[in-house]
Amino acid sequence: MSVITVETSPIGGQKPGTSGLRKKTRQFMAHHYLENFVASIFAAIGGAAGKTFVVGGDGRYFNERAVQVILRMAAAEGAARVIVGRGGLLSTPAASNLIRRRGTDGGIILSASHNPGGEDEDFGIKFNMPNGGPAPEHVTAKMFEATKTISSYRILEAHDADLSTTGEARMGDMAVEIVDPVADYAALMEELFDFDAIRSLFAGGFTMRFDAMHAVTGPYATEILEGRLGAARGTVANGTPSQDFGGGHPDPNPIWAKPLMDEMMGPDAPDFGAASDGDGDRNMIVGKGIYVGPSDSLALLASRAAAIPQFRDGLVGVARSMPTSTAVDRVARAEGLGLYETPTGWKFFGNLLDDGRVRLCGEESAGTGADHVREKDGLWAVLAWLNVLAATGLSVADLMAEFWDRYGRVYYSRHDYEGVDAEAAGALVGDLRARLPSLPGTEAAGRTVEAADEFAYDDPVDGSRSEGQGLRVVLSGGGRIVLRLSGTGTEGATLRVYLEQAEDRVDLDPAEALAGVVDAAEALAGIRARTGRDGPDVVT
Ligand code: VG1
Ligand code: CO
Repeated sequence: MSVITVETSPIGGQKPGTSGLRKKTRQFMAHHYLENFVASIFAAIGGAAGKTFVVGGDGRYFNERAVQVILRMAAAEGAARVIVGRGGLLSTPAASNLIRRRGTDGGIILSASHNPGGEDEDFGIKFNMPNGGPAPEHVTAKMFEATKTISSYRILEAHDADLSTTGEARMGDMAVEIVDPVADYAALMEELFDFDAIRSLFAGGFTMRFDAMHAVTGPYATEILEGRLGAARGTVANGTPSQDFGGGHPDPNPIWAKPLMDEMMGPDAPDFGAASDGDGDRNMIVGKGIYVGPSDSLALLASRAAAIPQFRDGLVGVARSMPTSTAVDRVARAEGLGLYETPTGWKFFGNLLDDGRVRLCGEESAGTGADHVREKDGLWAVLAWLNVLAATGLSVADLMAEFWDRYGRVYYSRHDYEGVDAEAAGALVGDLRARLPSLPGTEAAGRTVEAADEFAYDDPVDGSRSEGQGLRVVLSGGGRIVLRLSGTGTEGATLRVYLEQAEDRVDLDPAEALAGVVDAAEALAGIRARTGRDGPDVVT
């Protein structure tokens, strides 16, 4: 086996976004594309020599090939050991856990999350730090710089590693350790939650449907829910990971998880429904006849933290991404918790968690997580809900009714305009940005603008500043609008418009409660005219 040095040249556009580098799969499969980026990761972290990494992905098309390439490049760079999930599979939270448990130097995760998979769909790659969390901006910036100057990379000439069975082998001087992707994660969940109480719940006839959406969470959910907690066989639907997620979008929201929604709203609905995304870090929560939005789910868990053994010593503080609704702020104020508002993307929570300032974090995009790992964690959120349901004996609908009664209700929705012409989207945001200073005091569709700014985040732990993190407009009467461009898409631009309206009344139709804010957003940004669309492509 010999190390080959391959001549290459920089490839444009290898700039990590909200969560790593995401591109069309065919682009990743093109000559040198993956290799250039992997070499740039190693360059950004000061090389791989003597280090131990975790490698795994969500099982989408090209996952295994990419794992083999990474192994050979890591071996060529002198890495000591790579820990790989069997079959090249690891959910994102399970990878984060392994990175931490095994005290490694980080990990490479292969996923484009909720984006569809397949030869003509999307692929992605990101690096997580030794704390288990996504590389922060100063590290991803170094990666991007390295992609601009790369002239060669090293790779070991070797046979493929056998990923199909657990055990240890060598590739050159490097150890390749294949582990059960579920075992350590399942053990961690048993430590965090009251499995006995949840087992009793299921033993008492409680019913559930978990839609794994043909993605990586299937084996985890089957082992934990059906295997360890005694949920009925068949509780987990679409539980076998497939390379193209059964041809669907593995995105757990009412649009893409429609079969689950239909079942939960139907006459024979189980007591509890949930789903997770391609790489297992997102979650959707549904009760019998009631959908719980991600912002409300975060707030509910914060309010019921006392029922969750993980938070036995106190919740301390919570953090939410800026576009996430302010529902959790109400809990933090009432319960005397620390509260932090961060830019979109899980990487901004890492410092707060490491520093012990917060123990629970969430994003409106169906991301919820806590201080057990440094990623959002889909199945964790589902187990947290099950623990609350078991401890209180209340239904999902009762829990939400009690919550809204106590804290008031923040109606919330996100409107996505996908595949918009990048220039038009940039101009829309640019023009509104330019007008922000003059907006306060003016009217928009009958509402007065109280405040308007572009969000910038000063990290209280390391003092770094992140600018340009979304435009926000606060309206009189409890309204708020946030606009930003997605950093995970692979085609054109995706404009996200986040809308919220706080109300004392808890029984309004969400669409009606938000109508005024929607009109104000249109009046402020001229979305229809500029995008050429009659309405959003996806409403969540
Ligand atoms: C989206 C979500 C963001 C999330 C990110 C990664 O980013 O809005 O909240 O952290 O995806 O999640 P953007 O830039 O497209 O809005 V995942 O589950 O796709 O890794
Ligand atoms: Co994801």
